[in-house]
Amino acid sequence: MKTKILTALREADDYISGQQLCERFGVSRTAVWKVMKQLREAGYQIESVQNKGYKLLEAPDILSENELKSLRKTRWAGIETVYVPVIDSTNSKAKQLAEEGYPHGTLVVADRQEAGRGRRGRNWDSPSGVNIYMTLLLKPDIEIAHASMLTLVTALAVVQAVEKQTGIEAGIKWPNDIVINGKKVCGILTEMSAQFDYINHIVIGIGINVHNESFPEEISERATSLFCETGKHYSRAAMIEDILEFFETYYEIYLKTQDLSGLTGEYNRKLVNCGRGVRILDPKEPFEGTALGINEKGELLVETEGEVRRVAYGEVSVRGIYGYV
Ligand code: BT5
Repeated sequence: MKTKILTALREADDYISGQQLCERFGVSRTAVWKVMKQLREAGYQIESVQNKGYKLLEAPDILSENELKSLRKTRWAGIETVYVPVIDSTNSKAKQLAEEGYPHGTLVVADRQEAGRGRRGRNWDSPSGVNIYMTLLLKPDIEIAHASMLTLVTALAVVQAVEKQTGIEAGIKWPNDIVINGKKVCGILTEMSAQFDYINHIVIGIGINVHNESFPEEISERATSLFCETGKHYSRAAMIEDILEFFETYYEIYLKTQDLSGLTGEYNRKLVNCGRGVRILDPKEPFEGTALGINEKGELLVETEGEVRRVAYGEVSVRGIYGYV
């Protein structure tokens, strides 16, 4: 009921009367009044005017199932939304839910992670109350070889959502970082469970630094948050909703060809590596060159000594954006 009433308040252009809410949801005036009280206690500013009704003036930056669901406009992304205040890792939770039979499009959101993960066992700093930790569960009918491209599809969705919310320019550092002014504001971790020729599920984890003002020493030079860059506060729930909406759009383009043919132009426009020097940390054969952009497989094209080499996702690290290390 809380979600329904919150959604109705959000959708109303003006005041919505208690009577209307009672009739629409088949509940008593007291029930409506109780929900308003609970919402106010949770931090929502709701005005009530006699003979007019209720109006939502301001929503707090809280993450809850009610808040997330009341903003939902997507068709399938976030079809099930699971919010957990504290969790080891939203990717781990999403994998567990996948095993339990949760559907394609399930979203897991946490306020804090105790063991947030980056790629290859690296750590993702995940303090409470300030950031976004979300994972989208997919059960797609695609070939295994095409799955890693979903990280790039997601990066595009996050960049667009960040730009829409903040109004400032963000870029992608291939393959999985979102950067603003040369610093990392978001990382994406895609993990897959598969048989030889069949994908059980894919989980796409997204961590975005929204409001944190400081970082652990080891990442303070390279990390930033939306607040650090703009001095403004944002609704994390609204940002999550925008990411889901953009993801749906890009995912459908991706599905048509099961590759990035329809997205390379847009991705390359957002790619901060483009035209810049990169160092490819291939364990067998590190090399340096100039990044030209990605191809339809999501490989980074790097010009070096007169030839163009293709760097596959997962094989290497790319340096050059945060300075050569
Ligand atoms: C990533 O790995 O960038 C993927 C991060 C994915 C995090 C999300 S949060 C929701 C979901 N659940 C999870 O458990 N994970 C996902 P990688 O490219 O390996 O970068 C990791 C490196 O980024 C670390 O070694 C640090 O140097 C740096 N780092 C750690 N925490 C950071 C933060 N909050 N902001 C910026 N940089 C950070």
